[in-house]
Amino acid sequence: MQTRAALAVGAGKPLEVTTVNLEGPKAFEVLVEIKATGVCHTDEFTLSGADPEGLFPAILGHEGAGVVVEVGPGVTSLKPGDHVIPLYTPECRQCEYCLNPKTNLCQSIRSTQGQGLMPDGTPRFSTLDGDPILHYMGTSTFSNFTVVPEIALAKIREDAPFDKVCYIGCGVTTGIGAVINTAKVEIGSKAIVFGLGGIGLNVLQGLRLAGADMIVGVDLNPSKVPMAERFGMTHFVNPAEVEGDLVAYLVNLTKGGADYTFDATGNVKVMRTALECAHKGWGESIIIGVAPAGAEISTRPFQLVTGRSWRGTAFGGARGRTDVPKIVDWYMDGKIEIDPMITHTMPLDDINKAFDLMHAGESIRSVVIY
Ligand code: NAD
Ligand code: AHE
Ligand code: ZN
Repeated sequence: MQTRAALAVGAGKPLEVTTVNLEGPKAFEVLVEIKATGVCHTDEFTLSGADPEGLFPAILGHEGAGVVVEVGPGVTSLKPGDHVIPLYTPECRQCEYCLNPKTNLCQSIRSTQGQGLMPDGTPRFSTLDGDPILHYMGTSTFSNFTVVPEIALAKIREDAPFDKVCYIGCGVTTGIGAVINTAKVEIGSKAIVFGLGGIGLNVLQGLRLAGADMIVGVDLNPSKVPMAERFGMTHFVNPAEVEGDLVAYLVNLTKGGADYTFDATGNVKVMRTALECAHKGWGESIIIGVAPAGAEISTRPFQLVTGRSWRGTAFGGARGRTDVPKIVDWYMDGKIEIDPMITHTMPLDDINKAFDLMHAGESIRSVVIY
């Protein structure tokens, strides 16, 4: 078949909205009509050329929701008409990783997924001239139709609106999951969140759910404050307005350091600050942000010797096929909010505007509606 898609032709170049070929689903694969997709900072990171795994030409996008159109041979858990959210962290429930309760990082298709290929080592997308086009994060939701492995699809309830729950495909789950699954924040904790964008706001609402007492938000862009307060931030710090050392300022504000800190910026200097303003003896710092190729974190080992720990989280530690339907329920039951964070919507033809808005710091989430 043919489908409209936004093609990433090369690093730093705008996406080209065009018609591409899409082969049908092979064994254990599913053809999905994407109804809506969010644009995450990680899409921008890969498009910019900063991603060491970034490959072109490819169809980006990993925050989608849609409907199953056709299933390939061997698919048993899904049927045409089912509503689904594609998962860049699949859940095969069989591999060594899925069987270990300490991780959500299913590895059963990670190597082909990282090469932009389906599990059989070939792509389903091609140009109208027949040249191969690579997949991205196993999802490629910047295409109206996409083919996804069965193990990388979460089945969700049919009354959930696609243009909102697509955000659960990355940002919502990542932010809330970092608090609930990874940090396991306790009632009454003090926390600091660096970066109040599409991920950081969801960390805030996760902290509110977990019953944190003090929730400090740190961002260079003060226009993020009203939304952050709406999602639970109790104190705001703009590093550009702090005189002297930011770590000392934050340690003083939290009366000794935070129990939990979260980086949602992707900036390795911020990651160091986040570690060092965690409380001596027990503070945990969780890295969510994705840093560019070649970037490295550093700190004095003494920071760890004296009881702080540095951890990371992918997709908020969530096991997608199990957890994503539950998070959709939380949204539908009013336990979490999504709508205010979707600040912009646009048709696929205007997808490059989503990147412009992100660069200008004007959007929280832009959602493309097909
Ligand atoms: P975003 O652009 O919406 O938000 C980033 C925020 O960080 C912005 O508000 C910006 O003003 C702020 N910021 C930038 N530099 C700062 C600094 N030096 N100090 C304080 N604030 C600063 O991006 P997003 O979609 O929220 O994504 C955030 C990060 O999380 C990205 O690196 C993204 O790639 C990563 N991410 C990781 C996962 C995961 O599973 N680990 C999932 C999704 C996104
Ligand atoms: N390709 C990058 C790493 C990117 C990365 O860390 N991705 C996160 C999800 S970000 C979603 O917005 C992730 O899940 N990582 C686990 C994995 O297996 O990729 C690089 O640096 O090479
Ligand atoms: Zn993302």
